[in-house]
Amino acid sequence: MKYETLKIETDDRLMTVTIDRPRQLNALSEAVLGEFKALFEEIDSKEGPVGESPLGMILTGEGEKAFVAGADIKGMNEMTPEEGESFAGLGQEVGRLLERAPFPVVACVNGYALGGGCELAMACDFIYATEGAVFGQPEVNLGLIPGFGGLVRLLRYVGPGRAKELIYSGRNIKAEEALSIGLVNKVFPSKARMIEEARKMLELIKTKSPLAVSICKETINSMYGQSVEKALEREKEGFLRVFASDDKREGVRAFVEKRPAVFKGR
Ligand code: DAK
Repeated sequence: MKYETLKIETDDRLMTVTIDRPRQLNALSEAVLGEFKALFEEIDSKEGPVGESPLGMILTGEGEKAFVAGADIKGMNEMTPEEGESFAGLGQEVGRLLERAPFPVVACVNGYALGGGCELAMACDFIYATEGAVFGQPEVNLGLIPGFGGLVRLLRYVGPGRAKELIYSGRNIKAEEALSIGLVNKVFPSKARMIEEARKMLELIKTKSPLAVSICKETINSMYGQSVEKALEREKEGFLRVFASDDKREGVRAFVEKRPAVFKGR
C-alpha cells in the first residue's frame, strides 16, 4: 500500500512511523487513522513496506511543532453523529492496535500532543518528550469529551485526581509537568536526541526474548482494574507460556554456559 499521511521507515527490524501532515499540525484525519489500520494489517501479513515483523516501533510527528494537535477539527465540523461514532470507533481501534502490537511502541512527542494526539501517545507503551512538548485533553473547549481512549488511559497513567483536573479544565501542560505526574518517562533537549535515545532503548529491548517482552506487554495491558488475585492469575498464565518456550530454554542455558543468549522469539 502507498501511504500518503504516514512515513514508514524500517531499519534492522525497528520501525519508525511519522505522521506526516505538518501543515495541519499532524491532526488525525480519517485518512491518517485508516492508514494506521492498513499498516497494522500489513505488519500482520508481513506485506508491503514492512517485511519481517518489527521488534519495536517509534511513533512521532513530522516537523518540530507538533506530534499531533488532535483529531482533525475541520473534518469533524461536517460530521453527523453517526459519522462521529464511526470516527471515534476508528480512533479507538488504532489505539487498540498499538496496545495489542506484540512489540514495544515508544511515542516520541515533539511539540503539541493535544486531544487525540495525547490519546495516541498514551496508547503506546511509554512516552518520551522534548522539552518543548505540550500535552493536554482540551476537548471540553470544543464541547466534546476525549473519545479515542483518553478518559480510560489518562486515568491509568496519572490517577483519577490528576486526570479529572486536566480533563475538566482542558488545561495544557508542559513536558516538565507531564514528567512529574508520570505521563512521560523522559524529557530530551531536542527531537534528534529523543529519537536517538528511543532507538537505543528499543535496541536494548531487542536483545531480550521477543516472546517474553510481548507476553509482558500483553499481561500488563490486560491487568488494569482487576483484583490482585485476577491480575496474579494473568501473570501466572504469562509465566507458564514463557516457561514452555524455546527462548526460556535458550536464555537459561546461555546463563549457565556463560555466553550471550540468541533468542528466536518463540
Ligand atoms: N485539526 C485540524 N487542523 C488543525 C488542528 C486540529 N486539531 N490543530 C491545528 N490545525 C491547523 C490550524 O487550523 C492551522 O491551519 P490553517 O488555518 O493554517 O489552514 C494549522 O494547523 C496551524 O495551526 P495554528 O495556526 O492554529 O498554529 P498556532 O501555533 O497558532 O496554534 C495550537 C497551535 C496547537 C495551539 C492550535 O492550532 C490549536 O489550538 N489547535 C487545536 C488543538 C485542539 O483543540 N486539539 C484537540 C482537538 S479535539 C471523537 C473522538 C475523539 C475526538 C473527538 C471526537 N468522537 C467521539 C466523535 C478527539 C478530539 C480532539 O482531538
